[in-house]
Amino acid sequence: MSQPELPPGQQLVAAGKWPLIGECEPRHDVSAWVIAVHRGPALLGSFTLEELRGLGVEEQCVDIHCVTRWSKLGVRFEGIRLATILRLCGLETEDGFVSFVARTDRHHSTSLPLRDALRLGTLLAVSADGAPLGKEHGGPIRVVVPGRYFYKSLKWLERIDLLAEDRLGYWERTAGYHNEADPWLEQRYLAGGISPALAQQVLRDRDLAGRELRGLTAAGLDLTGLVASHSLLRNADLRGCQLAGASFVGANLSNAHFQGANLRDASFRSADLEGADFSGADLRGCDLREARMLGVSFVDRLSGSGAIIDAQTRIDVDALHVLTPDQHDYLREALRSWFRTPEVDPKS
Ligand SMILES: Nc1nc2c(c(=O)[nH]1)N[C@H]1C(S)=C(S)[C@@H](COP(=O)(O)O)O[C@H]1N2
Ligand SMILES: [Mo]
Repeated sequence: MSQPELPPGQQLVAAGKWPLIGECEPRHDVSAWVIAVHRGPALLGSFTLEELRGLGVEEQCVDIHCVTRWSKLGVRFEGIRLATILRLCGLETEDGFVSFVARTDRHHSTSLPLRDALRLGTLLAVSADGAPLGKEHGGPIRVVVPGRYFYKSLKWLERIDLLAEDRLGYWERTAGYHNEADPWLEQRYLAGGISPALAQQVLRDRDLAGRELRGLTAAGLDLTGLVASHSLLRNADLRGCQLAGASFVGANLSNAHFQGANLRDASFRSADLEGADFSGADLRGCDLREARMLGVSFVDRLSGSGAIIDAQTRIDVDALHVLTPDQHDYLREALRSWFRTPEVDPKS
């Protein structure tokens, strides 16, 4: 079987799996679900779910690419085109921006240039692969923006705002996610928000505890014994670093790069490791218990460079089902070599 083409740095989830990311449910609200379209203060239109479905649904096959490096190809979404709704609202221009707002407690939102949203064929989806959208995946209605990282596909849509100026979405504002989000250009994150001077100082002191240093670049440095517990180090570049005995307890290391790092006896307990890369890192004696492992890499299949594991590496085998099959197999093999009986399946 030939490999399906994936954007750079993405890996396929196991067949039939669909990870759950971000908010898990809509706001508790007994009022009818109405989707309102606003331009500035003006209400251009509003639609109940029945009215929307009455407009007729179209099917579109969409490849899902999550910024935390998992992809799920060929999901058949059914829904109503954004273009259809905006036409009914009498909108004639493609200028400006569209912001989608969710029916959730934090009024989660995300935005796109309106022209891009229309050109990409944005869908307000009500079903996936032949079944109504599950509540956890944004049912009864979610946005699906083909050709963008999945954080542009808002779950539980209740409001569409047409804006002259862009308004950054929730993840774009709080997590530094790239506002353009093209997976083929790997637009995952904006550059880190810290000054080189501050980076120098905290690295010299080896104390990053509780700090926000998103996008930190520190490749190749000797940071033995670094204290980085509860820090925010999304997308940090720590490739090839000396990090023996470092503490990353409770840290957010989503998409961080640890390729080839020395992480002997380091602790990642309860850290968020979504999309982090440990290919070729030395994980002997390392503690990875209670960490979030979705999309974590331990082996680079191209170079064959794999993480080093030993009997003292602490890892919740139950949590490994969230890895992609490739990564799961590698880790299972690496762990198996430390079990007394080779037929023991660490999964069970
Ligand atoms: N309302 C809402 N929509 C959201 C999010 C969220 O937290 N809240 N997370 C986004 C992110 S980061 C992703 S990857 C997808 C995940 O959708 P899924 O849980 O159906 O896989 O939803 C996107 N839409
Ligand atoms: Mo995401």
